[in-house]
Amino acid sequence: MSEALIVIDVQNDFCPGGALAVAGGDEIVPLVNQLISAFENVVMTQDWHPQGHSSFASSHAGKEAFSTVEMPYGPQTLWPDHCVQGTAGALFHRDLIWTRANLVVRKGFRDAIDSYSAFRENDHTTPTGLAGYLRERGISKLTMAGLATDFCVAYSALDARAEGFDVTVRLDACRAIDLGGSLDTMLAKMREAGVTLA
Ligand code: VGL
Ligand code: ZN
Repeated sequence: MSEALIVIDVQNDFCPGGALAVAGGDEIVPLVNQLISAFENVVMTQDWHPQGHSSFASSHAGKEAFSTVEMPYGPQTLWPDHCVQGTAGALFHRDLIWTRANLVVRKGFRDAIDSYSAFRENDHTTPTGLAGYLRERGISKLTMAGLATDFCVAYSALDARAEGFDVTVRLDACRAIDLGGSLDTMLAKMREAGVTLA
């Protein structure tokens, strides 16, 4: 059985000092680097939004960051502007060994749809192509690490299970946003879906 490590969104804007900083986001880099060195197949995701993206609170008059709006595809949390294409905040953390990635999946690049998951955008329909890439390469077992546990990591893990992959999330190599209990909610959903939490 062939395996891959999926490194989710280890980008400056999700680290302390960034636009959507996750507490301790930078602390995971040494451990993520150890994992990267131990895996032959490494895929990374990069949150990659156009300016004025529909997931930004600044694109919705009168709305504050971390509130929720109804999109055609369902409820969407609004975020501070982050990971804008081509900005320093969208770059991988400088200490991350990103050169070992075989593939970088950019997501959230469509104005009208956010994408937490590495597999499917937030309409739960539009595929990123990652499942096909992994299957074509005969990879069936995935290990995930990165930011944030309760958003992009969890959505990626759940979609990967739905696509039939064997999934382990290395919680020690993740950090959470934890918005209104989202961490406990998403940990329960991952357990229920058969994700191994390590
Ligand atoms: C993420 C919120 C918005 C994440 C990305 O990487 O978890 N969270 N965009
Ligand atoms: Zn984003």
